[in-house]
Amino acid sequence: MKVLVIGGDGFCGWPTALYLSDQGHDVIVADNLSRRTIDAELGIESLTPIRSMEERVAAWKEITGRTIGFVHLDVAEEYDRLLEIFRTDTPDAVVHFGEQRAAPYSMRSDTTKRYTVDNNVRGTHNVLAAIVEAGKDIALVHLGTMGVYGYGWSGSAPIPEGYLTVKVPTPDGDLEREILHPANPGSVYHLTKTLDQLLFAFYAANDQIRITDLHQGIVWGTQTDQTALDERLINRFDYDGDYGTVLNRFLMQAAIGHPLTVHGTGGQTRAFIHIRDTVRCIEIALTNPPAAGDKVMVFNQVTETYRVRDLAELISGLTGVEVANLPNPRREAAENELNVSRDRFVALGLNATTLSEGLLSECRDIAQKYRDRADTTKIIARSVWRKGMETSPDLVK
Ligand code: NAD
Ligand code: USQ
Repeated sequence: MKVLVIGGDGFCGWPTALYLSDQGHDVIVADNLSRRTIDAELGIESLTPIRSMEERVAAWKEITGRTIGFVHLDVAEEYDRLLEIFRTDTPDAVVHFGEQRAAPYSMRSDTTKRYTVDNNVRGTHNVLAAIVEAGKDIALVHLGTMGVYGYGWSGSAPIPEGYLTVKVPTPDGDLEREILHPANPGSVYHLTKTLDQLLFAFYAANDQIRITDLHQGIVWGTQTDQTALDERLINRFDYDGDYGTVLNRFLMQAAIGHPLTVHGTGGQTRAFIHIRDTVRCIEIALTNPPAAGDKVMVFNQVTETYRVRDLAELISGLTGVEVANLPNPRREAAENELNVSRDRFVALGLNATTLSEGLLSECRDIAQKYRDRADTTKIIARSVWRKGMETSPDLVK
């Protein structure tokens, strides 16, 4: 299968491009390298020493003999070039990772809010419009987020995979209808993913595009079998207050002896998945697309759920590093339950990497190994959800 991986220089996109190439697919990466530009803007770097795209694809070729194409392309800004790729390269499928994905970055300022909406919504719409205009049967797999559902869902009923069956009362009795699960975004970033969902519903119905939306939980870990082959293939590891996600941040903090930065009571329950399972899920989604005319196929791409304070206690227990309860810079429920349906990937053969298996090796092989590259002034999350909310004083001595 020929696959265009948009956002293939990123944390999920690069290991996916390698995995798909390793499985024998013909892979082209399109990326505008904006994630690297934002690193420079924030004055941070991946904890791991990631190489340029040119060096990455050359190393992959040298090691495996396989070719991954690379196009420097902005899908939000360069519509005509995107359309030309669809027309001339005719991929069988597109995997769309190419969005601004940090909730804290999206809440930093009016500039980053506008950038996140412009980049994400325009990019997704350009991909859809270009598939239609190219007139080819190109299937789309998009990376959505568990955060589209929000965290107000409680009780024993699991969050379904995308759709909810509701009863609509009418004078003639109740009508049963299937609707998109109500959206409840917790940040401007998450809001863009809920807007993406409406774009997908429209284009699947109107143009019969075959679309799969993967509602992924928080990805942890760094390496896959392919990225671990050579240091030139290493994946990025974000640990800063904007882009670092909670579990990888705790692993890095433990490696340098920094108190674990729990926001509030740490009662937030979230869904997680290891990067090794992310790449497998993408291939499963690519090889099991919906038929033309079907509604958007939604998978919940998660393997486990954890409460933030339980993760902190687990890592503290393993490493002896203390837990710090900081004022929460976000507006979010202090405590929530989370029960997620994830039957589809399990039925299609996903065999999950669990926290207990992956945690120690991740700590040792990545967080410890590259600890000297850490900039401790970038650890505390300083982006606040509302003007006037206070972050904690810097914990770093
Ligand atoms: P990332 O920021 O590391 O990678 C995104 C890539 O997309 C970057 O390389 C960036 O340069 C590129 N990009 C952004 N805008 C672009 C544009 N207009 N044109 C071309 N390229 C563009 O993020 P990630 O962690 O790899 O996430 C990938 C996708 O998965 C995102 O859509 C994100 O919302 C989703 N996701 C990520 C996680 C996670 O925990 N990392 C969890 C759930 C969902
Ligand atoms: N948190 C802490 N301490 C930290 C960092 C985070 O307590 O040092 C808390 C946050 O307040 C939040 C939870 O941990 O309650 C998760 O935060 P996160 O930064 O790990 O994840 P989030 O902002 O939700 O975003 C990440 C990815 C995003 C993806 C999302 C999946 O950046 O691209 O969509 O995870 S999900 O959370 O399922 O929506």
